[in-house]
Amino acid sequence: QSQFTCEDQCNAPEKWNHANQDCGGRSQSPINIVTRKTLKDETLTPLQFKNYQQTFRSSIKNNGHSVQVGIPIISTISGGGLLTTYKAVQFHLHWGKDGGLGSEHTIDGEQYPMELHIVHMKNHYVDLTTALRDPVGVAVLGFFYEESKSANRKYDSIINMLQSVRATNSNGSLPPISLAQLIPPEQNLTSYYRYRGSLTTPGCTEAVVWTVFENPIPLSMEQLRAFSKVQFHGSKSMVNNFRPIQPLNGRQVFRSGS
Ligand code: SG7
Ligand code: ZN
Repeated sequence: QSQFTCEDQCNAPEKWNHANQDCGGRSQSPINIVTRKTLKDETLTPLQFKNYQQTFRSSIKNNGHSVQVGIPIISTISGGGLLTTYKAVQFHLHWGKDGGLGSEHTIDGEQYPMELHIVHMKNHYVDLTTALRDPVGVAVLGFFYEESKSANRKYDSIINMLQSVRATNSNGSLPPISLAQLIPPEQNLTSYYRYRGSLTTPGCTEAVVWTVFENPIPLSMEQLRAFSKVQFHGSKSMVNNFRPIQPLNGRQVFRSGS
């Protein structure tokens, strides 16, 4: 797992299975969600978001696979069929090339330009390494983006920092932000898909309860394109940093009940 470097392997995920045992497992992510095969589950009620409105100071980091923002405050999710409360740890994104298609999950074969992952772990764990030993230790919320005519100003501070984190392992401090700022107030949060899967980068640990929201968040083409300024190790543009679709292997995908 520690041998993984993006510059030689991110764009060749077929190599992952050899280097990382779990990447060849039977419950991998991302997946294509075939909506007519999803099963409606009445227990999948709207999630309860706590402290998503609270602002925090953090830095944005180019970790060689994505740009990532750590969450230093206690923001949690519960309900929505989750067995317990999970706290937010970090968020990061996956994108294409110059605003082209780049989401990890797809819906009926449709890929979106970008996907946000807000990574949470069970409230009582102290770090992700521990949470990843629990088959449902991690809960990731996935949101798609779609191109809109006007810019989404709530993303300005993040997008403005991208030029400062071009190089792998570089950091930049963000002005105060909140998790709520990432999700428009009018966003439909009641329609989502749920399945059991994995991390989408090595070690591809099968410890993730995935929630993929149906409705995309708007960003302008100029905003989407800005992500391609970031670079992998070795000054190559960080583009198409998504993992290809993985086999379902008989897993059931559920959809929310409303
Ligand atoms: C990103 O995706 C990183 C990773 C993350 C990985 O490349 O943000 O974060 C860290 C801390 O390296 O891995 C454990 C973890 O969150 C996979 O996350 S994902 O499955 O949501 N794409
Ligand atoms: Zn991710």
